[in-house]
Amino acid sequence: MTAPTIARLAEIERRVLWLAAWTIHHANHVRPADEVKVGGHQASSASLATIMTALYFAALRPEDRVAVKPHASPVFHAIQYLAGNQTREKLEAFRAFKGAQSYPSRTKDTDDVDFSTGSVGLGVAQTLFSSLVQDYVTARGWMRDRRPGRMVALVGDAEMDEGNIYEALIEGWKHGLRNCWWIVDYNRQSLDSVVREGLWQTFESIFASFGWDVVILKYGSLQEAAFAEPGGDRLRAWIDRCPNPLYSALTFQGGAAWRRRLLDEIGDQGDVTRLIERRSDPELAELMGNLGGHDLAGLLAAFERASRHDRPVCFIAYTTKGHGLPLAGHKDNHAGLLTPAQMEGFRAAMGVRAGREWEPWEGARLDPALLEETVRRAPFFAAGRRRLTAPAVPVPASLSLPPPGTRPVSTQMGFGQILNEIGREDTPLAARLVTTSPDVTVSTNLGPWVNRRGLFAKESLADTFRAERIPSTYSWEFGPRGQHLELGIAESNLFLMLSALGLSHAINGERLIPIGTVYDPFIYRAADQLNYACYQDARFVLVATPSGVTLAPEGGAHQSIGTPLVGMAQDGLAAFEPAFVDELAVILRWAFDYVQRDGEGDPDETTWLRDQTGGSVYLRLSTRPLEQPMRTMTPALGRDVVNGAYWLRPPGPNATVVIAVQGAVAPEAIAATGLLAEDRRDVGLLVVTSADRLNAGHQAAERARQRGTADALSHVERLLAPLSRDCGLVTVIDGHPATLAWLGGVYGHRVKALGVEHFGQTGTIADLHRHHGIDANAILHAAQAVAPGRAVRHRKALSA
Ligand SMILES: Cc1ncc(C[n+]2csc(CCOP(=O)(O)OP(=O)(O)O)c2C)c(N)n1
Ligand SMILES: [Mg+2]
Repeated sequence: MTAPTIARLAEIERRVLWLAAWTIHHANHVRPADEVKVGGHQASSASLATIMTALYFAALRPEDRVAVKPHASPVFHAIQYLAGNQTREKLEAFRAFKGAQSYPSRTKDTDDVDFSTGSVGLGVAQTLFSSLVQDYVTARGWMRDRRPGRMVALVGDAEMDEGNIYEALIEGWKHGLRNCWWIVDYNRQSLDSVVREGLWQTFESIFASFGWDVVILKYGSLQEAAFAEPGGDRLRAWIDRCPNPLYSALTFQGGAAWRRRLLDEIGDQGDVTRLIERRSDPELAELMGNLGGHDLAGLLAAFERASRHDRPVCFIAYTTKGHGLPLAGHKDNHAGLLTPAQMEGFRAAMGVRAGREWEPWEGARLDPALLEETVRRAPFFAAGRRRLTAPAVPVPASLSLPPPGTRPVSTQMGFGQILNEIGREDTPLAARLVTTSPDVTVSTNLGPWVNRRGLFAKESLADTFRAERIPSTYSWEFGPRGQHLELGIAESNLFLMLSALGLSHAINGERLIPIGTVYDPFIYRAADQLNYACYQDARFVLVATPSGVTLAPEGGAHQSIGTPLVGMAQDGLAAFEPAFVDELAVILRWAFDYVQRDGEGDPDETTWLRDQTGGSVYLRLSTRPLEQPMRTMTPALGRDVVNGAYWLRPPGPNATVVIAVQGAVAPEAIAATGLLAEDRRDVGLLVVTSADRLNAGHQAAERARQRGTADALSHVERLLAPLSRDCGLVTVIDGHPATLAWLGGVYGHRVKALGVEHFGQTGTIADLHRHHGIDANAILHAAQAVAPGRAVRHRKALSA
């Protein structure tokens, strides 16, 4: 990189720093006083201004993708503003409604965010998994002439405390990670404090042991030059010895303090003293602040060197939090803000005239035309918008199931059978499906699919058992054509892998339909990762099994209670819990289509669901084999299943009680319906396949009515409409009772909601259903309670 180019980049960096600081100042001091105030950001973003300038205006290529640490969002938006991709209005509305987002957001920002960040650690690992997905797509020959991009994360040093980063590192190592750069903003400050001494050495050895190159960017070129002067080695030794808090404190205090301290500690009346005395206070402050992460020339050279190979690289770039701002280095600066007086001083120092703060090149010390040219020529921006699309993969009208036998089947078994059937054939859907699981491939019934389709690895690896002719149910052939990504036992990695696979259409321009399997209770282990994947609008099908207390013999620790509520509450995720396999086949088919939708517009007027926008899908499945209903899946029934519920036994006109059931406790509800018939007339049985979608439609229809569409009616309202006002409702689920209890609020029916509130006890299914009060007898008691009248004769006393 030539000196004139570096000089231009240095000017651009000044503008980036100014605009980022001004954006935050504007939100706090210029916008109307009653608006939400902004903490954080100012110091935290300043430490990355140099690194991000070097990346975006020189080192990055259009195919590269970046996760920017959350608090560097103002720097990111400033860079996009200078590149013409961000508007002044959005910057003026930073953190306000529809303004530039506090943390870079793929879905809410409009300036080409590659990966959202916010919950620290997740964006970092996302880059690793995106790189693995890029390798997967490349191995299938789909990348054609597109160059692989580098997946880059800008990481806070305290962010490196997040355990999910290390889980990802292990997985990256196993899969031969390439094309991934993590740049640690080593400002030695977190939110509360100054980070531990010498952490860089620990990072260095961790990354090296996982096969990464580690590049330590400690000294800037000014410092390197000073070290070469007589006495420079002593200065260097002092810097190396200086504790982090002291370095920060002196940085905050400035040149005079540096001089006092240095002369005190290493002044020798000789070379070192002369080295220090040759510099004015501002020059000394500049020298001591010239850490590797603030040195454009050094950064550009390091990025250039790393571009010559595709090994993963961890850069540890020494920086100062708040670099270039009056609050640089102060330990309280995380939430700190420049005071209006400080901002005035900063404005004057940056040569920015009052009233011209938003002018892109105001105060530039070089001809703006030259700076514009540098921006225009930056490879990263040259290709325009980098978000790709991919056509939808056709989904057949129905998925085939093996002919129903007389043996009971669980939804988990049905899932395995359906995938096995898909895997048999050479269809576009089969080609684009990719499965992944954290060491529960076989126990979630993905085995038959994996036997057919193989496991993914960049290099082929035969199944040793097979080669040795040892009989085994499973054939584990690894190779570049494999369609299953086997993960170690780390649910965090599963969800981040799904997040990466589920964005392949936007990042690689190649559509994948990812299915991840997990034990239902372990959704909690990575609930934040799930939330993150949904927030990024990644598209995937999550199959969680076994679930509930119905997994009885699996053990109490694996029982899940709250996951149906997770499914209902998670934005961007449509949750289902089918009871029967024919329902599952319909739902899965719909899911393959739904995960690919990307439409806009008004909700469907029969359900009030916004299905055209698409989303991800969560299926809560069970290991409990159930007798299957002998029926034809008509289009009307299929629609009801997808919309969330259907009457397995419609209520008669004189119904005083109806039962609503979701999932694997259907046999208990069916039995109770039969037993009740002797004492209550016209009892109905509603099978709920998705409390989530029923509720979402209900809420949306209510909103539509409040906005004037008087006749808006949702699916659940239509289903419950025939019930008289004093009909009672018993709901039952192997999960938290709140999942279905709200059904009583649709028309104000009296409701008894049965479900599970405690977990941990092992036993047979019958033991546990009795214990938790979700068996047929408990349903009878509840029916008696909501529909008083003649005693329900089949009730037995409830056991304690
Ligand atoms: C999972 C999670 N926990 C807590 C936070 C709150 N938080 C935001 S930034 C931060 C620490 C930042 O330190 P560092 O990563 O070193 O970045 P710096 O502020 O130094 O730039 C914390 C705890 C968060 N965003 N995400
Ligand atoms: Mg930090």
